[in-house]
Amino acid sequence: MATFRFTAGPWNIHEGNETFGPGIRPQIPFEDKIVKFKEIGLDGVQFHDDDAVPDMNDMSETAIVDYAKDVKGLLDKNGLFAEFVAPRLWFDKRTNDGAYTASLDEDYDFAVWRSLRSIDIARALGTNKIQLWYAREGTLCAEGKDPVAKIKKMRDAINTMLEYDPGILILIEPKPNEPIDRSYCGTAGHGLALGAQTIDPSRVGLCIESAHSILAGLDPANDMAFGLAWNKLWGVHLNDQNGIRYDQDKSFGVDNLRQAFNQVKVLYENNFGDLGNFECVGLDVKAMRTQPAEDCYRHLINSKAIFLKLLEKVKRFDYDFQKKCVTEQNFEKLEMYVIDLLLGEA
Ligand SMILES: [Mn+2]
Repeated sequence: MATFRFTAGPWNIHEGNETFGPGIRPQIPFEDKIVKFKEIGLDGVQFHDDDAVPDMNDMSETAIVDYAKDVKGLLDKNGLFAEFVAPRLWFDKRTNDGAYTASLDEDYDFAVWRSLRSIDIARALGTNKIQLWYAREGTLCAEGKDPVAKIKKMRDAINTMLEYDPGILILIEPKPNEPIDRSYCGTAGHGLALGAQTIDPSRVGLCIESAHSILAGLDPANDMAFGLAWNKLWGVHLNDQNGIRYDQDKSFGVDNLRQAFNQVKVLYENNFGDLGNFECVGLDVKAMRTQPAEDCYRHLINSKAIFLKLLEKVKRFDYDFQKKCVTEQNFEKLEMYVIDLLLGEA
C-alpha cells in the first residue's frame, strides 16, 4: 500500500507571465492560495525560501525565523503541512552566473547564506527537507568556468548544509537545461553521484520531476524507479511535457498518458509515501496563459484527478495476464492490454 499526500507550491498559481508576455491574471495573495489549496484537496505546501519569507535578503536571521513561524501558524490553521523549502537561487543578480557554481566567490557565499536560511525556514515550518533545483548551475558560456572545480563547489555547498543541521535531508531535483544552457547535474544519476561524494550520502536523495526527465530524453517512471531502487526517491514533481522543448509544466498526464500511468504504477507498486521519508506527491504544474482568473486552480484540480483516475487503472492492472504475456514473451499482447485498460476497454 502506498500513501499519497498531495502538495503544490504557491508559484503553481501564477499570473500567466512567460518569456513572451507579462502576467494577465490578477495576483492572488499568499494567504488566499493557502486556504484554496486546502479546499481543492491538497495536504501540504511546497515552498521556496522567499515564498515563506518574501524580503529575506533584507532581514536579520532572527527576523527570518520569526516570520516563518507565522507562516507555520497559517498552515496549521488550515490543516496543511510544509513539504520542503527550496532556496530560490536564480532570481537575484548575484546568482545570474550560477549560485554554488558562481564565478565570483562572494556570489557563492550569498548562495550558501540563502541555503542555510532555507534550513532555518524549513525548521520553523516544521519540515527537514531542503530541495535543490540547480537552475543556473552550469554554463552560459562553456569557457566561462572551470567545470571540474565548480562541480566540486556543488558538493562543498551540500556539505556545508549537512554540517549546519544534522537532521536535514537534501532532495536534488535534476534538470538538464533551462534557464542554463548546459547543466552540471542534469539527471537522477548525476544527483545520486553528487550525493555519494558528500560527507553524508544517506541524507542526499532525489525529487524526480516528470517534465525534467522528458527534457533529458528520459522516461520519468524509470527515473523514479531508479530512485526507488535505492530508497532515494524522497519526492516527485508530477507534471507533463510535450517532448524536448521549453519547460511546459503541463497538467499531469495530459500529453503522455501512458507514461503518466507508469509513473503512478511505479509509485504505487513500491509503496511510495510509506518508505520512511514522508514522501509526497508534488504537483508542479502551471495553468495555461489563456486560463481565466476565476478558474485558475483547474490545472491542480485536474492533475490530482488524473492521478487518482490512473491509480484506479493501476489497481485494476491484471498481473496474472502480465505474467502470462511475459512467459510467452508476447509483449504485443501486453501492449494492447495496456491500451485497452487506458481506453476503458479492459
Ligand atoms: Mn519542479
